[in-house]
Amino acid sequence: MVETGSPAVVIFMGSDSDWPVMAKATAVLEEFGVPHLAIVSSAHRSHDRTVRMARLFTRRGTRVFIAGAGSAAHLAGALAAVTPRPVIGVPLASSPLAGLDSLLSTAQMPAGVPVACTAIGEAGAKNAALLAVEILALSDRRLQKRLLDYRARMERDLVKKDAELQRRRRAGPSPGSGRRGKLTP
Ligand code: RP5
Repeated sequence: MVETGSPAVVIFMGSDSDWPVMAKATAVLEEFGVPHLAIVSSAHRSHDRTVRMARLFTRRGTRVFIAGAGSAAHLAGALAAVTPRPVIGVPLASSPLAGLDSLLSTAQMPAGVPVACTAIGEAGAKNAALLAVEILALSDRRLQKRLLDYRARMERDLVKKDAELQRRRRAGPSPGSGRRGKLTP
């Protein structure tokens, strides 16, 4: 039975030390007006609690899970093992291996229990939220429109930055800035 009242996206993180990076994901969800929740619960340090919560949110109708974890990052896999909903893992660079360990332990799931894996760190946290929005937008035209507007804004910003760069280069090199090269569009 599906209970009601659960946030569309639930973000798990393995430690409160992951929050500064995972807050980038919540910022994106806020920008898109997607109801969400961010909680600290580890695959190792609080395994049973993590599993219980994943099951509860699934029952209550959460559509997508995001899991941010570092080191031997099993959080996304542990969630995917107990929910049929899409799980997006964000590998975090919290160990001496700078996230390579988390990347491999998040991405290298055995066949049958998939986890989508984003880039390491902040870019990955933002993209995890954007992927969640894209999944929700499959059945939400308003969200789809917001996504298209977001992309159009991103392109406009980039074109504006390019125009500014071209303007500065046409104006000539600033003292000590070295040789002037021609930029191709
Ligand atoms: C992982 O270990 C967490 O996701 C975090 O990235 C890392 C370090 O955790 P703390 O020792 O800072 O709590 O499980």
